[in-house]
Amino acid sequence: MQVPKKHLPVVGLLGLVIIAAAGGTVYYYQFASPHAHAIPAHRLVFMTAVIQELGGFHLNNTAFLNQTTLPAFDASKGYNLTGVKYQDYVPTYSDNKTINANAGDIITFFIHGIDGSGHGVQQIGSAHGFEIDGPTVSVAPGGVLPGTIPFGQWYTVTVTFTTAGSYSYRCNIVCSLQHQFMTGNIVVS
Ligand SMILES: [Cu+2]
Repeated sequence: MQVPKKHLPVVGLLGLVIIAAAGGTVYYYQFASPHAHAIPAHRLVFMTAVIQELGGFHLNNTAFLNQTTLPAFDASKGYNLTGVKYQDYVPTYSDNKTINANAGDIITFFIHGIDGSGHGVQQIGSAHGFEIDGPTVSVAPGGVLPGTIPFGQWYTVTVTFTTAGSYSYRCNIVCSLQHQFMTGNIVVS
């Protein structure tokens, strides 16, 4: 059984106030931390899934969730960030497939299944799949993993990565002749 690691609180990163007294006047300076997200971080990863012949999985956007409630989600409409506190960040890897995180981080995936028909390539079936392989994969309640992403629909799952290591995600539903190459990596430091 996996024993959850305890993470020491990071002191001093959330805000620094310098009080300077000069000539009888007190000046307050406040600096916003560039890492204003909670530690460990809750990352939002927005992806599309299309058959490998048209690019496979593609990372479209990444953000830190700065609140405890997840964005509203609808399988036919996707996510809704209206009123949600989040902070965009640029992924460490620029291949549009590799996701980075730190041990203890939570990642919520939002994946749009794209219908690749009509592009002159052979698409098989009616859905993509989503599976994560790696040292420890802990799925939040309500999530299903491996998951099914019907073409034209959205899928979401929230996963905690308690253990550092090399993870991979892949489509586990045969969707095209190059289906086996529809993969990406998650590097947890
Ligand atoms: Cu597939």
